[in-house]
Amino acid sequence: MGMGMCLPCLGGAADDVVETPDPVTADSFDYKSFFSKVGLSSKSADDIKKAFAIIDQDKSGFIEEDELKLFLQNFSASARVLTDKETKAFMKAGDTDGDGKIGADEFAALVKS
Ligand SMILES: [Ca+2]
Repeated sequence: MGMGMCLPCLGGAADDVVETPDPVTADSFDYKSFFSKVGLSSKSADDIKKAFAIIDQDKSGFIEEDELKLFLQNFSASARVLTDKETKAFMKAGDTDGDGKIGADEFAALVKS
């Protein structure tokens, strides 16, 4: 691949999320603790851009809601999809200009928040 960025290599935080299928914790995804757990929040701006490019699967330059839903699977193939509630909360937190998708700058700001 030569991208110099391997999201599944970042750590097992996604697996932690997967291993709690308990309905009580279904809406437990917390992007802040996740970014810090996988170490993304301490990565360079360049690495965060590379991570963004991986999550932006259709290369539209934005993370749309369907890509956000599958967000955890970029880190672990066996990770669960985010619930609608989690996806909407995540989108709301990242989409500062309100266009319904997360751009690279918005993503970087979210990771560093
Ligand atoms: Ca996209």
